[in-house]
Amino acid sequence: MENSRRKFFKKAAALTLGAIASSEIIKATTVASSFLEKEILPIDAGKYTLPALPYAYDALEPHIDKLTMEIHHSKHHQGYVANLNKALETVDGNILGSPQTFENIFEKIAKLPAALRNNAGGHYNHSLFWTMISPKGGGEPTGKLAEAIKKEFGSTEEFKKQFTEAAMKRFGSGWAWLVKTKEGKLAITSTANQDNPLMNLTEIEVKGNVILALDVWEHAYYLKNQNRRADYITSFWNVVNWEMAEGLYNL
Ligand code: MN3
Repeated sequence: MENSRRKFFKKAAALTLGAIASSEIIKATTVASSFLEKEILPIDAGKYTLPALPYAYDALEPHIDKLTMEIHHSKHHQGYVANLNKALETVDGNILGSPQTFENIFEKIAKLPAALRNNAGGHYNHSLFWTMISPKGGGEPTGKLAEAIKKEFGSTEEFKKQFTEAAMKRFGSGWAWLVKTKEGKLAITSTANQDNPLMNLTEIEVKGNVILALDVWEHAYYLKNQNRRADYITSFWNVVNWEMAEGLYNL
């Protein structure tokens, strides 16, 4: 990626704010952006930590339930953080480079232990995902992102259909993504496990900066929806944070 991820998230706050008029949305987006910035900036004493969610566990009710959010964040995400720190202890710091950014880790991921691929991916992907959903979410995409979606997919409806298909077709555990490729085009893709479109791996078919992320691991929906992934995806559209997505698109 040509942009450093740190610059990417630092700019997110300012640029997202510039695109938005409603004060309530500004508040939600500011929280999400500073959450991301904290996440991506140099880590405390060499250890990653689990930041608090930018909203309460029950804030997405009735679409995504409190218990799912609580376990997903405080157990699953916490687990990735702990295992990422453990995995990093086994890696020579010189390999990762300085500063030790996710951008560097993902660039070199093919040469790093599988535990790093799973847990750096897990920590990064979840950190992004929490900002992709919001109590103020739902509705329609806005601004330049709305224009780009229309240009690439014909309509928001058609985009949602294709993104939903990608999320439904992911066999087992993984993620669905909307990315902006280095040519500046929007593309939908899906990855297995905790891989993501930033990883420098041959099996990552579409690479790019993340605009939208959806966790389709069963742990993201099983308590409420059991095997009904389609219902969970419908819930996602009800809380999707288009303002954040537009902010990321505008970077
Ligand atoms: Mn998850």
